[in-house]
Amino acid sequence: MEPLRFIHAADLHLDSPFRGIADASAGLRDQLQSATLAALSRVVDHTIYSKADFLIIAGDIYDSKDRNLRALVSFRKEMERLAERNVPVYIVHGNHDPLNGWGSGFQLPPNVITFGGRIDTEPYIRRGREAAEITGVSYTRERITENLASSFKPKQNAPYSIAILHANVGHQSGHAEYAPATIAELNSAGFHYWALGHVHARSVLGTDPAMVVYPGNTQGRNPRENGPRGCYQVDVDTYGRASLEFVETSVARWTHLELSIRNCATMDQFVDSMLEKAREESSGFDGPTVARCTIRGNGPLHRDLQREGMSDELREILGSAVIAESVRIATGPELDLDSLLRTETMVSDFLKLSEHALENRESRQRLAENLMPLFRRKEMPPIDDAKLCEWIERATAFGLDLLMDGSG
Ligand SMILES: [Mn+2]
Repeated sequence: MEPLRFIHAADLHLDSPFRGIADASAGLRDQLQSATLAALSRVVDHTIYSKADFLIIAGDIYDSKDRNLRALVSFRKEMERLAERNVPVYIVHGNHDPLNGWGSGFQLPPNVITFGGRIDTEPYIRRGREAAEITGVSYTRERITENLASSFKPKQNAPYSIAILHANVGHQSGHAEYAPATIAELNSAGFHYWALGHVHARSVLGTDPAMVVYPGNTQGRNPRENGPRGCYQVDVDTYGRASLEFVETSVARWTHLELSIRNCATMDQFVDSMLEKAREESSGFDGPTVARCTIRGNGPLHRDLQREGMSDELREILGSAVIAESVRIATGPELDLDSLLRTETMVSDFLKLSEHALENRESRQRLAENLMPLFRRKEMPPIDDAKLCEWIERATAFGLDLLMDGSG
């Protein structure tokens, strides 16, 4: 086959509200409020810039069933940019923007091929020849609980066949169980590429025999949607092998700042390390970083942090490095490890276990063996003993923080 390049995006959730930014300036608030629209512009920019053959959007283009007019107009405008360059766009609608919502008949330029409520297949024609076939279906209503994937069938002899599906594949928890399907089912269906949407975290569920891909959403909208967000550029070579390149489209990034008072003796030390960490988080990204901050750990600073208004003050201070959505103080008083060890609690069991591992080389080796499967896929030299001791110490500190969380 001739090489093919397409862009796979999903879950634009255009014009969905951006929460937790009351502290931001009015200008910044506007910017964040239009972040999902700006992220779509970036998807289109990249489609044009990379000279992709076409763009796929796998559902949840709009945030709500009854579409917002501003979102409809923005989407049309972006699609027109692709129409001017004769770039086709294949879209399906998902549980957030089913076909029975207001505005679903809004006219889009002719380069946009919207799949209806019944499974259909469209050819992609390049220079007079079929270069790919795209099969898809839209949600007719919000809740589709039947398996749609099982009715997807590729046409025989298609040069490259793509299926677009908005669904929960692999029963992922934390996501509505819509159009449920298993990875095995998708693998055996005969398509080359499953362009999925619905789960907002990007993941590649399979590469062989089929590519099974969630690109994630194009812009994080709340603290749970942290980190870079974007779409995939898919390059298919002459042998039909696809390779993926992630392209960040988020114009603002969410992040979690996890801070500990464990190794801080004074407030100035803590503030400095907090700001340093916040700057680290926001460096290398040229848009606003919105942080949800949690302070944990046991130590002498716990008392200072109990002062009234402390979390508001810290949020304001953080504002010089990031947009602080909130600061949660979950610290505990300084611990007397020796007396803790003498208690008969889960905490003392935990401490004894880690002490044993630090004193006993054999038990460390067993631990290293148990850890090996975690590194199977990465290139990782054998874990040396000093490294292991350091990890145990860090894990002990972290475990203690979690076990003692809120005990103050
Ligand atoms: Mn979605």
